Amino acid sequence: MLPFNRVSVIGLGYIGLPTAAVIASRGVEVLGVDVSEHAVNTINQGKVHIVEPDLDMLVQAAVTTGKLKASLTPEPADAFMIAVPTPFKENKSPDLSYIKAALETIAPVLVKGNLIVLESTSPVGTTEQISRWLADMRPDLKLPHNEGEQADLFIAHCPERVLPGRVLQELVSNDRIIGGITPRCAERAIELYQLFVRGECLRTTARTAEMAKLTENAFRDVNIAFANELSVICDTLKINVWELIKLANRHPRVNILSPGPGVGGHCIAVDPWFIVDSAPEQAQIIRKAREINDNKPLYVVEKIRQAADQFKKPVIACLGLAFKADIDDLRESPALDIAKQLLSENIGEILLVEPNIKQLPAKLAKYNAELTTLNQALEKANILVVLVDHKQFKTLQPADVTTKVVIDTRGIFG
Ligand code: SAJ
Repeated sequence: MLPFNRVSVIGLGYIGLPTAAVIASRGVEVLGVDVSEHAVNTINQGKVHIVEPDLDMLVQAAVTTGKLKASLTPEPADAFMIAVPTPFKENKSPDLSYIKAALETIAPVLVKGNLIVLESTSPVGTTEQISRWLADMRPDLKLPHNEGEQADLFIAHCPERVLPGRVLQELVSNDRIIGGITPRCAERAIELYQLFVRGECLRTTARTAEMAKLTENAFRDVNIAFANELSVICDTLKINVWELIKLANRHPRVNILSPGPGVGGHCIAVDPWFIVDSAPEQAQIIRKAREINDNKPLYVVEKIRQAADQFKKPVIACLGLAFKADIDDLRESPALDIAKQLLSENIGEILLVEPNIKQLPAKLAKYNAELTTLNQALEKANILVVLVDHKQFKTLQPADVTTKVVIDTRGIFG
């Protein structure tokens, strides 16, 4: 089988762009395709439209050497990697419309021998569904879901597993699970990933690969839910949950995660629902964990309300809006939801501190809210709510906040 001379990455977001740039840095010609004109133009100028450490340098180098180009329209290539969003709908069932739209774009340029890899986190059965959709779009081609190893196209799933903030390291160093509709589909995809992955490429079926990714995130969600439930129990029993967890974790086989204001990001709070949707009767702990984590922001708001009742003029400082420490990503952030709820209820004066952004998102700006510095917030607030454990906040000492009511959802004061 010939090597990959040209790879096309469909979807140039948090996963697609770093993947495209890393492959281009290995000397392979990469065409990135996106529906956003802004993203395409920015990348073609050698710049980035998302924040991720070192990505700007990598993209600039790849564009300057001519190995990476972005476009609104697809062109023929040896391999197509699909990295588009897979959100859920109102009823928590998966929305695969971005995947279908991506296939509709590439279908006309596909030729015999092409490899198609789905990177987007997807419910079990999606890779086979891709094969069925392509059979409708390109009746002239033989597809692996019904032609097996005789098919004209190779189709596989290789779920992305990188941690935002460490994407470039993890893209190369993580082991990858590569599931083919047939064994040859998996083998062909492994050849592609071996161009840039130093971790092991582990071969399996497409369905197992799909479930593996969902399982990893559901595992983490269930473990965070355990910590969040403990924090609520400890409030009732008047026990310091942080001290409790530190002590319990001294047991050689116990490793409790950290409670927080809820679970954010677009993966852990979404993916477990795909399992629940596929097996609603069986997925009981997984569903309950989701509910516990989704309820945690409401619990935090209630605690803030109770604290505010003690003051004639409550001034509440919210420290952090991002979905986790030391990033600028506000998407699906419980901290953001809590701030928005406080603003909408008009509980008191709300001070918002988020050192990683320069401008508030429209969701909050519409309440005439403004960003404040940590020092100003410390000066003015009588209630301090720690929502994110950013490094700037971790330097605070208990002595800095003795005059305030502190609601520390991240345990920075221990
Ligand atoms: N969180 C806690 N307590 C903890 C750990 C996390 O409350 O002890 C919260 C965070 O504050 C955040 C949320 O959970 O709001 C998720 O953060 P995270 O750092 O656990 O994970 P993500 O969403 O940034 O990335 C996850 C990773 N999955 C796993 O660790 C199993 C990453 O490897 C995946 O690639 C990514 O989801 C994805 O794209 O699916």
